Amino acid sequence: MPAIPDIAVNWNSLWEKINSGDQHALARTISLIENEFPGYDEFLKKLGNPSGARIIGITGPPGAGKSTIADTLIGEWAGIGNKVAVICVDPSSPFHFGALLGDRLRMNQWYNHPSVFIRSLSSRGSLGGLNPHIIEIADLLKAAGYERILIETVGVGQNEVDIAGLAETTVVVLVPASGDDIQAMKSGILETADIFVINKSDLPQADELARYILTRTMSANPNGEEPPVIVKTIATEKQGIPELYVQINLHLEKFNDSNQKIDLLTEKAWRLILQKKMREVNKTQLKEKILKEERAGKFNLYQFISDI
Ligand SMILES: Nc1nc2c(ncn2[C@@H]2O[C@H](COP(=O)(O)OP(=O)(O)O)[C@@H](O)[C@H]2O)c(=O)[nH]1
Ligand SMILES: [Mg+2]
Repeated sequence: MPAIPDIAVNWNSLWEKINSGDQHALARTISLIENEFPGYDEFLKKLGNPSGARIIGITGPPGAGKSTIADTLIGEWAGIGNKVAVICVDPSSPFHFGALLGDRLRMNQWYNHPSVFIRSLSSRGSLGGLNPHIIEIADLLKAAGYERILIETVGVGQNEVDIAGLAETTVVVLVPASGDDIQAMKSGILETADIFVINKSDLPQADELARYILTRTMSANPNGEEPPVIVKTIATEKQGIPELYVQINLHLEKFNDSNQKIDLLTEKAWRLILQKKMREVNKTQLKEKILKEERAGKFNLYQFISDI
């Protein structure tokens, strides 16, 4: 995370710059939000919420081809004049430059495009696998005029479910060789995926994986809602990408007139409240207090948490 000079921030002038398309000002504002710089919550209250902006989540195991797919989707959207933002959330690692370099390589052609904004965020310190401020950052991007916001996360456990609570459309990317991954996958992800992509369909067993996904999702949903949408792609050759693009748009349209919108807002409010409440709880301080009470021979877990 870049160091932020300890000076007063002129939020109004930052906002003016963002509005004039200044991506440095946007990046700086994201850092200020990540660091909870004084005034950031007042700033967020003043942001508009343009109705045309949509959030799409793309998740799946490392190496499945998420960034390659993101690269092609940017092309589809930028091609029709949309402003596109891509946020890559890296797994909780103090070193997230590796992923950043990989993403840069994959989405290289877009880094200097005036209507495309790409940024990697770390997922450190979050309750789930997302960046703790991803909700606010996505809303900032919306307010800044980005019409399609793609959030790439590494899905290897819980994260996919988290992204589904934020994105209007969740795309889960799997590869034929990831059979073990999908067997290990919690059924939550099967329910929350709006679209499955079987990428690297040039590899054998793509059809088997498709059948497997179908069987598992259908058995998890015996009352027979619509079967999941499954799209086969070879992202490196842009094969299947036009169909994926169509399916994403179809899903976004369906979303527009459904109750899901309220569910999503509820989910966001719940998470932000949780985060605010947890802010005062510091694990190091907890440990110190516990140690002190334990040494004094008067520690009681339930008394302790009710005092907190
Ligand atoms: N054979 C094949 N390789 C692919 C395909 N899509 C992506 N790759 C390669 O898989 C590797 C990982 O891709 P990347 O997009 O970085 O995956 P991510 O970790 O999910 O973002 C890269 O070397 C890509 O070139 C595909 O459809 N077929
Ligand atoms: Mg990637």
